[in-house]
Amino acid sequence: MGISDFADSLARRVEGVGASVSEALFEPVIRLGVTGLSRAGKTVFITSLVANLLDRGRMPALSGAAQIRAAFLQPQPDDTVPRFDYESHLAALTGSAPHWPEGTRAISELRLSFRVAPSGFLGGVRGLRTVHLDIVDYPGEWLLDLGLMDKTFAQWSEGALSRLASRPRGDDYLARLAAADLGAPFGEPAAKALAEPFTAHLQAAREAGFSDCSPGRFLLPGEMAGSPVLTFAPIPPGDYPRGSLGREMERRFDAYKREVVRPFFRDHFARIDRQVVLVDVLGAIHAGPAALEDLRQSMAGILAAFRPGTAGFLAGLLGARRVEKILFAATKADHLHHSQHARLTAITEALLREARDRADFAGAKTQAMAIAALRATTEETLTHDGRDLPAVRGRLLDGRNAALYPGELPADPAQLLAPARGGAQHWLDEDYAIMGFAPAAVQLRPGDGPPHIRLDRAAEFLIGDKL
Ligand SMILES: Nc1nc2c(ncn2[C@@H]2O[C@H](COP(=O)(O)OP(=O)(O)OP(=O)(O)O)[C@@H](O)[C@H]2O)c(=O)[nH]1
Ligand SMILES: [Mg+2]
Repeated sequence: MGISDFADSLARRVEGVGASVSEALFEPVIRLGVTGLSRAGKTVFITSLVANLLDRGRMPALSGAAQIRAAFLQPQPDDTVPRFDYESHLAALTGSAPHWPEGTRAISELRLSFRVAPSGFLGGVRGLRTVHLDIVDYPGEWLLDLGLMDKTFAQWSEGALSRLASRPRGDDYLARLAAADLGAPFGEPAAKALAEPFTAHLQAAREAGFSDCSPGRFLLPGEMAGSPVLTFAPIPPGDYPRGSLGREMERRFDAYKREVVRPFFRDHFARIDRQVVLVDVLGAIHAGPAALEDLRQSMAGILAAFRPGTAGFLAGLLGARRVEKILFAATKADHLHHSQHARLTAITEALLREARDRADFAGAKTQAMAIAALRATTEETLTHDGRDLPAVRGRLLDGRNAALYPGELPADPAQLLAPARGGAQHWLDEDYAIMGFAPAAVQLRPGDGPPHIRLDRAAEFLIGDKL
């Protein structure tokens, strides 16, 4: 543990004492982290979860639901973290012209509080308890940055440069790099001339379906856009003189680790009790074998954050604290007829298996599930060439109505994962389709939240024991 790790963990422990005494005596707080790569479905998940916890008519699998006497939103405890804009997102999803919410650029937080009646024999004697659920939405890309912490600039550069040639717009960057004089005295325009095409390449790779596009803040810079800490790029190894462009690139990489990555893990990640990792498995299958393999590797990278043994710096930050439960949820399962959901779950489990086998997540309970936070489709059987095809129907983004048969997922996940790992260019047997369905217009009955698939089971796993 380095000196600053030690100081961090000491500060945390001192801070933690005050919080845990008052919480244990009075009102327990569950901090639920919600993460996933860009477009995985975090915003929709949180919005629908909160709406369905406020109105619990569609949450039969949440065992504590009967004990909840009241649920309400409260001001969050962290004054400097943006509030999750629940009301706007809910209005987008369930208003008169339902549409998906905008992409999110940064971390946000929301506090939901419950008044809970004790169950069982003592129920009549004791009064109501209050339980707070603090939900934190943060980009999975930020977790991937953990992989940078134990790398030197030279090691990181080597890995990043080796991926460039085979990825979108990598050539642009390599051409700029070839033209740059890395030994020349540093100047900001020269740094920008490299950082910009490198960032453009990361963005293009992300759009093409690649998941491993770190440094994560290059894609989601927020208020750090244009700052020196985000203006660097990978370069070949060399002995660059003091004050040179090459040397400054290395200095900025170190500043990124120190000023960006470390504070996120210290201030946010280290305080999480329960975690849901949303994964757009169907989207990756649709995008092809390379995207699925890349998703598998990125998931392994993300999960490394939950195995503190792997990163010394994180162990120092966390102390004895651990995430207690981790749910891996394949999202958007409403693209599939329910007869295929078990196969989607099996593929999700297989994706995570390697990471899971390597360590037990330090005692955290884990589970994989296929869910739809907001169900946009209904089921239907199509007949094609005399064959019955289990399909779904929904409203497309352009307003038309369409039925989709997405292709049959294999019963054995290896039929997808093995060719993906082997570098296949296309799926052999099937094409897997998805469609851009819009949220369905729904009339909610009083007491009901928005329609979903297995969101109640997800909630039961994550917080059921605390209600
Ligand atoms: N059919 C269906 N589509 C969904 C569902 N959840 C998310 N989507 C789709 O996935 C897109 C991304 O969802 P978001 O919740 O905005 O994803 P996010 O992870 O917050 O994305 P960023 O904020 O950009 O990182 C949406 O615009 C929808 O098109 C779902 O339950 N069903
Ligand atoms: Mg979002």
